[in-house]
Amino acid sequence: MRRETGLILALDETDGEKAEKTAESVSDVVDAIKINWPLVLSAGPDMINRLSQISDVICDFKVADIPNTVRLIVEESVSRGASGIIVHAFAGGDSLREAVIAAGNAEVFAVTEMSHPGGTAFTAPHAEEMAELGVRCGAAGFIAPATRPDRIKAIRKIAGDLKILSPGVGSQGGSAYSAVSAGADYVIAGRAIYGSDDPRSAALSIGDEIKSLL
Ligand code: NUP
Repeated sequence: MRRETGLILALDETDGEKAEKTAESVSDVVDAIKINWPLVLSAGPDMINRLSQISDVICDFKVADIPNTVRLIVEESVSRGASGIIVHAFAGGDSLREAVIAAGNAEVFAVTEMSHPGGTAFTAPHAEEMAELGVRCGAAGFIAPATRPDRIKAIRKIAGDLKILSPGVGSQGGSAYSAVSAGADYVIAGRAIYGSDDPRSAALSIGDEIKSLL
């Protein structure tokens, strides 16, 4: 995945046509497009193939399952053109390792601590352990919360040179500037871009916030 703008679009739009239009309008100002269940369930998994023609695609399926099921989900995602996949680290080392093997050249990002308020209940207390596990299992990087930049700093200490992708910018109250200043390589923004009247301008303005830090 390139790192030109440090911005990843979370395309949680459920109207497939609108989603594709938005993707096309921002494809040169984001480094990747993240697809999650809302769009896959509304528009079908072929959307992964279509988006992968215009951008790097990260499948945010937050895979948390036994190793065999993890392998099947990762293989299907990669065969449709995904270049990254997000998995939950809490499923344990065997599942995480299987994801990395199944991904081949695609990148596996493990969730450490979730960005919403509920993320502090069960994920936060184990975030560092999950990051350590991710390092041992060969993850390409981690998901850490833009809503809590101090936690990005803590994960960065463990992640070393691995990538940190930070959701929670805009609609969840996090700031792109603070997240990247704290050690994120990329910020993830969804509603603040696809929900705007002018998604391209919205993406450009988030990009401007972090330009000087990249
Ligand atoms: O901890 C996480 N928080 C989070 O918001 C892990 C995630 N993968 N996400 C995803 O990022 C979330 O599912 C959504 O797709 C995106 C954030 O969207 P928005 O709040 O910017 O609209």
